[in-house]
Amino acid sequence: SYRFVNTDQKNELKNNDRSIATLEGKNLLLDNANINEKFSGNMWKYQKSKSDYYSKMKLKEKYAKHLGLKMTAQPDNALDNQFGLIRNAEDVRIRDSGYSVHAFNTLISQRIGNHRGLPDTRNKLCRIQKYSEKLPKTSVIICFFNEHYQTLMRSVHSILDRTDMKYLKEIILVDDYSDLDGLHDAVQKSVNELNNRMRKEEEMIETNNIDVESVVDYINDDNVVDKKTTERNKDILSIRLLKTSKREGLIRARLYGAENSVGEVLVFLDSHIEVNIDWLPPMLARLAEGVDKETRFSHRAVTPVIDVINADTFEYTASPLVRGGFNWGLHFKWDNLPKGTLKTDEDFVKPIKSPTMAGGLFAIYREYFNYIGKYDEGMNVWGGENLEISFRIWMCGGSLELIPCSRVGHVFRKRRPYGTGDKEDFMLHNSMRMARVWMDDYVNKVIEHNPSAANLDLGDLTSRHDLRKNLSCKSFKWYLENIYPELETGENEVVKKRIADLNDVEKNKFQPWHSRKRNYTDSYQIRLKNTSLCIQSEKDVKTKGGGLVLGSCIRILNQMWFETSRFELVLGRTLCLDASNNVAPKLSKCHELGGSQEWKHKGSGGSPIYNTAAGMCLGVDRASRGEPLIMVICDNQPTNQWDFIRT
Ligand code: LR7
Ligand code: MN
Repeated sequence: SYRFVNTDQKNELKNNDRSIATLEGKNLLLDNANINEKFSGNMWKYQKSKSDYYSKMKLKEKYAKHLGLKMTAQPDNALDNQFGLIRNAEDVRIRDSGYSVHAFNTLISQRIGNHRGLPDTRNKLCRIQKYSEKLPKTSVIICFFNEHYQTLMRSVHSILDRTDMKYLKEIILVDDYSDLDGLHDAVQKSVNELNNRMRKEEEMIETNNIDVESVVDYINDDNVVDKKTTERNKDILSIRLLKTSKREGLIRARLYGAENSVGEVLVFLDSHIEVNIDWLPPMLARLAEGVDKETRFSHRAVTPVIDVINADTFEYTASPLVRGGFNWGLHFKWDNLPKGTLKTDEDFVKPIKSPTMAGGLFAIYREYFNYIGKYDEGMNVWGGENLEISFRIWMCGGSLELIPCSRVGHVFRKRRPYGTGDKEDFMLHNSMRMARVWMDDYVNKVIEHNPSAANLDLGDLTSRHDLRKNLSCKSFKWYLENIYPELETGENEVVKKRIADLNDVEKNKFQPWHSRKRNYTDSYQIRLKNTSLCIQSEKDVKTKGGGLVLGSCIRILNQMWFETSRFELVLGRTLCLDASNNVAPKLSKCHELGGSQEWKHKGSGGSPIYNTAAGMCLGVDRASRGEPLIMVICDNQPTNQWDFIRT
């Protein structure tokens, strides 16, 4: 990726500011991640960075001169420029139907489009690592079922934008028999356009005949179509769209993708990801390190650090270095690294052994994947395959590692949109297939934890048992003693039950990156402009789910709002103002995940109060006592303008 660097200015854009730049009059989202240089003003030049994507590099070097780029940048702090801003009823419809089909904010995702900058979340030392030019070539495999089109396409584009062509053989998209109207055709059309354009760029380079217009179009959007399809050179990256002949579930869909791949290394990714700068070489380098001369593969699987793309706001944030574990319910969980793992600077760059993987994002030699037994074909839809492949790799002589310098963002959702109840059933079935083959007597612990798992019909397991025998794998006891001694074998029943009862948002808190520190930056009453009515809780400050109403302004605890550094509004230092139902704000436990509890305003006289996840503002229907607070379109009506009273 190239960075747009201003040559003559001093203002520094903070990493998380979104900025809009105009390139020859067209809007373009600046790659703010790469703007760590000081800038503003009008003169820009391209700067080459380490991981440029294939021929675009050569092209840009040539055409940048022709363009004489003129760009202006402005910080995107104003409410008007908020990506999620709801402008009309149609926006509300898009957002709400997106949530119900995809369980994330499709309105924002759609507005972000195919390209955007990401903060470089790696440790600084990662920037100076050097990787061999001669690394194995990769087939990236992305399976999807009813994925949101724009989110899927941005996943693909992020790979094209941030991967050096010399490491990439192909991108294989496997449509797991999606039934969303028009999805498959739309993806097919985009894939054709991308392939055509890549061929065309190749041709332009060969003939030294560079078409500046088409490159500018590329930066702005993806509407360059070349009618003439040129013969495909085998060494040129291709993007392929496959489709299963029935709904297979993600496990068999991945097998199908793998069978049809040709790269030396397979990289599996989910369909709602964005890869970060230089994500691939550190993983390939580690895989290549341990290659056996005879088989030409290493006995390893490696995973990137999975950064968080917020499902409500699409904000991209860094995850700390954590590793994979599990509990006796056979649920994957994140664990802190064992004490002492990160002592020296170098430890933040070196591979870290992990007892399990989350499942969706990893790299492995194709021939090792086949050798070690691929996946269990008897697993359906979703779940369980991640622990299965983790145990199998470790027990059969391989290793599983986290690569700190490789970062990929993933949209973490609060629910999975595969129908209600599905998840539990499929996951339990899959997990028990795994447990019966790989966990020896410890399967009893699993059943103790969940008695309903005892008598499931799991289907035929002979081929998996045979696999374990043929590979002469070690015992589960060996795995527990040597790879995951941290697993508590006698969990406290009460705590366990409490965790199981939590909803997904609350479960997130058990992720180690969740910080409970609350830092108050301001406090005030919030008064409706030109009135003497303030926002207060309907009941007290500690009733969860309680609504908000207008009341006469008096200095009582349930009118005192405390603003935090994360832009939360905490009533009486107790509960957070939350817009998660998109209709009326409520008081909820502070989840510290931003989004529905993130509120932006000017901080003084007559300001709207904007919620990042809802894309709407705090308002009322009428200015009267007892009137309930609701979420409204931010249209600057007097009923959604607020004053802040500090003392
Ligand atoms: O029937 C299906 N067919 C599919 O092709 C169901 C799903 N899919 C696709 C889907 O479109 C997506 O691209 O499979 C992929 C994974 O499904 P998700 O995104 O619903 O899964 P998840 O991210 O909630 O769950 C994690 O655990 C799964 C267990 O089966 C998979 O291994 C996912 O890949 C995995 N995701 C990650 O590891 C990302 C980090 C999340 C964490 C922790
Ligand atoms: Mn996912």
